[in-house]
Amino acid sequence: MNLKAKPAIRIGIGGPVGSGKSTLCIKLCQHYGQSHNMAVITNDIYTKEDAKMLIRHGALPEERILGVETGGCPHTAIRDDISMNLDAIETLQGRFQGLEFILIESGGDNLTATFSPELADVFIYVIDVTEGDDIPRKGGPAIAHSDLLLVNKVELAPHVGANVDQMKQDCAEKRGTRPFFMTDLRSEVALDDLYAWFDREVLFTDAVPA
Ligand SMILES: Nc1nc2c(ncn2[C@@H]2O[C@H](COP(=O)(O)OP(=O)(O)OP(=O)(O)O)[C@@H](O)[C@H]2O)c(=O)[nH]1
Ligand SMILES: [Mg+2]
Repeated sequence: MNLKAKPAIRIGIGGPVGSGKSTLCIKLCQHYGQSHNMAVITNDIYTKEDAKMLIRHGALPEERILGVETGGCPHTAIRDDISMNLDAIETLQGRFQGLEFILIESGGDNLTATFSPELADVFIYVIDVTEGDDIPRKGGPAIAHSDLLLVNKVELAPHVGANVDQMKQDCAEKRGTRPFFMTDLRSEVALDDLYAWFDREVLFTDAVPA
């Protein structure tokens, strides 16, 4: 074992069922997979469907995507008993020397879910407009304190009667100076903002002199 090896940065991705967590993973893999040594862990309750979805989309080579079957409340595996995820991290770090970062997708959960600081260095929380435009106002630890909040599927707002301006205002109120972006991951709305944030706040690569 190389004791001097730098541990991979761990990025926890949480949010309610279907908000776009796997889609975010796919976009990050497509953007960074060629230039960075990265991997993904997905958490599902009873299956490894999310890992299979990422593999189907060719997000990364298959051996860089690991599915964890949590078998219980999704938040338990990311907050209370994180051992299955720590095992998965160890497996990936053993497989790929110099691994720079690992995305850890949580199973879909309710607004109280957060990552243990022992598991994730960075926390991205994904909600979407179809869950109701009062979600940001309802607050909670992830909405208020995650490192980045994405309010996804903005293009669907007119179809579900969601007031995007109100959502923005509520996000700003709940989060103070913490960043949030209104995204549509599928049609790539605000992805440049997302990648710029990731370069700056996660990878620290934007400060490299020319
Ligand atoms: N219209 C629209 N659909 C989206 C967007 N992002 C994701 N979707 C779709 O929403 C569905 C759920 O997306 P996923 O990325 O699987 O969501 P998830 O949060 O990983 O879901 P779970 O892992 O089951 O909790 C899929 O059909 C996506 O194609 C978006 O920005 N706009
Ligand atoms: Mg998913």
